[in-house]
Amino acid sequence: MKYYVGKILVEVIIGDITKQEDLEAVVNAANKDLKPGGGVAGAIHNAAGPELYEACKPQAPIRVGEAIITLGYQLSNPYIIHTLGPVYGKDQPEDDCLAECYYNSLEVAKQHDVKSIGFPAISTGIFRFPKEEAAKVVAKVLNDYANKKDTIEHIRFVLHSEEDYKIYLSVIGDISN
Ligand code: AR6
Repeated sequence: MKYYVGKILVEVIIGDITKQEDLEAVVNAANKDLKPGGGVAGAIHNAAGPELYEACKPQAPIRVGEAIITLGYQLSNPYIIHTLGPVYGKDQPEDDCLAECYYNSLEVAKQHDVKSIGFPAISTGIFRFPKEEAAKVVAKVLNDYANKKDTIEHIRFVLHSEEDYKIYLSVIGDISN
C-alpha cells in the first residue's frame, strides 16, 4: 500500500528490514545495550557486520523511547537508527513509550537530513506489544506528522508477515481515506 500523509509518501510492505537498499536509514528494534540480540536487532547486526556493535557500544545503554544513530556499515543504508521499544506490561504507559520511539527516530533522522526511512513493527516481537494496538500508535504518529514541515519525504513500514501487513492495512488504511 502507498499513499500520502501531507507531503510524505507512506508505504506499507511485507519484507525484511535489512533488504531496503533504497532507503537512507532503517530503524533497529534494539535492546538497551545496543547488542546484536535476536529478531530485527540480530538481523541488522548480522547484515551490518561487527563494526556496528563497536559503534553502538559508546552510546549504550539507551532508555525506553530513546533513539540514537550510527552508520550502516555493511548494510547499503547510510544510517541505522536504534530505538528501544517498551516491553508490554512493564514500560508504561506503553502507547506513549512506543510513540516516543517513532517520534525520536524521526527527529534523529531529521537532524541528519535523512529523507527516507524504514521502520519495523517496534516492540511487537520479543517485547510482546499487541500488533493492532501498535499499529494504532503508528497511525497516530503519522497523523501528527501530516502537518509538520520536515526533511522526511518517504516512510516505509516493513512488516514481517502477511498477518502483520493486514493489521497495518486495516488500522493505517483508515487514515489514508
Ligand atoms: N525484518 C522486518 N521485521 C522483522 C524482522 C526483519 N528481519 N525480524 C523480525 N521482524 P523484535 P521487539 C518483526 O523481536 O519486540 C531483540 O532481541 C517481528 O516479527 O525484533 O522490539 C532485541 O535485542 C516483530 O513483528 O523486536 C530486544 O531485546 C517486529 O519485527 C528485543 O528483541 C519486532 O520484533 C526487542 O523486541
